[in-house]
Amino acid sequence: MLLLQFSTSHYCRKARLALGYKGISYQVENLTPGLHLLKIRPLTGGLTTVPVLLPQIEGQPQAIADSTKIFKFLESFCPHPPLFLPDPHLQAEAWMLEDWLDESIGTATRFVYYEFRAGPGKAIDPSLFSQLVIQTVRRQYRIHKASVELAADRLKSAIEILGNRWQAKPYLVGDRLSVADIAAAALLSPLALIPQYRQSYPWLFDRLSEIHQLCQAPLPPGLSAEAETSS
Ligand SMILES: N[C@@H](CCC(=O)N[C@@H](CS)C(=O)NCC(=O)O)C(=O)O
Repeated sequence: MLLLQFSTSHYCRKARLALGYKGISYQVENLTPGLHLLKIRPLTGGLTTVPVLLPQIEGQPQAIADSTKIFKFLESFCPHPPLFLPDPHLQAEAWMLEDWLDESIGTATRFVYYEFRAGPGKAIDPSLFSQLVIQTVRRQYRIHKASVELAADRLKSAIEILGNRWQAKPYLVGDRLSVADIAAAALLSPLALIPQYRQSYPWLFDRLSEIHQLCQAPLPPGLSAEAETSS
């Protein structure tokens, strides 16, 4: 299988965690933001976002776009170990959390993270190229003071909600890893580089590390010694 990705995208991390959990071997192709459109639009019928998974297996779809669809494909292609919970009510709850994390919290993380990288976090990679990418992302997603404040508030409540579950039990829903745990671990991972979050929520980053280990995936920047730097 081939995963088309941006190496630093937290949504692509989400797909990699699921592939790792399933123990599926795959390769990645790192695309350049902007130029990625030329490659993925023809494969996805117009979607412009990564991750996109190419199974490269006869009888399987050519391309699966969107991390949630990738979860569904992987579960049907390789049911063990299961990512879906056996109780349909609990699985519905896991999907509800996964959708909230995808649509609201992953975006809030992006806003707070790029605000940090353009300010106190500039030193992580002060190169002109990195700063240009950061400014382009900020323009594309309209990241500015007011939108960052809203995102930070949203993250605060989200971390409280997740903490109520993760601090009481190892998993967000049910008694084993689900789509909700993987989505949260990936989509909050960029916060590991922001000292304020590391200091305020040490338990959160312990949990993120444990989930990465369950998924046999390298830890995100900030939690590992490696020098990967953005989201
Ligand atoms: N809901 C999508 C979101 C993916 C997403 O936002 N990807 C960003 C990178 S983090 C992207 O590809 N942006 C490029 C674009 O919008 O053209 C998913 O879960 O796959």
